Amino acid sequence: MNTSTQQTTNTQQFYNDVMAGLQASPKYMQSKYFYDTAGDKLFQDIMNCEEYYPTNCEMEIFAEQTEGLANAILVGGDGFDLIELGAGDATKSSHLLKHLLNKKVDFTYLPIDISGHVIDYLNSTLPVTLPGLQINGLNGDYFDMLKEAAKRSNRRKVVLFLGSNVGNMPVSAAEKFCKELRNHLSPGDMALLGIDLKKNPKTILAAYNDKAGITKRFNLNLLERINRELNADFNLSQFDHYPTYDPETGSCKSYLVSLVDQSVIINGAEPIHFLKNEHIFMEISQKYTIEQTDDLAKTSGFRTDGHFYDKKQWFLDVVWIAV
Ligand code: AVJ
Repeated sequence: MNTSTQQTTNTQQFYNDVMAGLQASPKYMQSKYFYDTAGDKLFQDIMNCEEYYPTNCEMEIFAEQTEGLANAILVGGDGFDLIELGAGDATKSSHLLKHLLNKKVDFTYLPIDISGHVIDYLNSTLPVTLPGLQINGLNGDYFDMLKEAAKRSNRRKVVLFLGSNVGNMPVSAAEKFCKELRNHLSPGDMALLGIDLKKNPKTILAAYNDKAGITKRFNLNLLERINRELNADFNLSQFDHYPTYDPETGSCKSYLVSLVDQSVIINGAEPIHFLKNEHIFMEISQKYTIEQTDDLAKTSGFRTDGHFYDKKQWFLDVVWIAV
């Protein structure tokens, strides 16, 4: 597919998904659409804000327990493919890559990302910052690219899925995701997942309700993106951000609430009506107990081989072995 055809398909898909979500009751949006250029920047700002702890916690684990992590994935032996789902700028995994290179471990790094820009960036910068790194970035859908990786090499696979991205799914969908991940692997292959843990509810809520209002802007940016890319007329000042955390279920959820009775027209289609106080569900960031992550491993066909925590025990990186 050439770039402009791809763009048309993407815009059509974006439009279809937005319309399906806003014509549903209750209304919802898909959080994967947060990440346009402005959204990427806002997420960077979230990661740098005082209240948002997950990135710092996982960074601490990768920076200070590099050797432990490396040893955990090396028990399966030398000569493997290290695959990272949603690699982003690979800051955390770079600690691990550097350590493996210093130890002269034989491995290839295969970052997978839905953003072609991310893959181009990693393919060109990492071999410079990490001399000797064998890198083979794959641009596309996670599971399509996992298949592609399996086609290219039959070496042992270690899959990284960091940043609590698995939390962006409700528990049942996370289970389905981990089962599908397992189906793309062979016995003995490994997964290293970053998972945010249940903790003081106030700490969690604050991370999604920062005082500077960056998370609010991050959510409103999706309405702005719809205005921009789908020719819509959302009035951003007529929506407020409402984050919640339920300690019973561990579900942290974000909503946008319509402050007035209003209609929005998207690309000339039938107006979408919002009642005063009607909400749009925007995103889930699921939090787990340690036991729940062990259960998730078991039900999806893995056995837990290691737990790595930050000092506060707020975040957990698990090492799972496919059985
Ligand atoms: C990138 C999905 C891990 O859920 O914590 C941060 C996204 N949303 N603040 C998360 C997010 C609002 C983040 N993940």
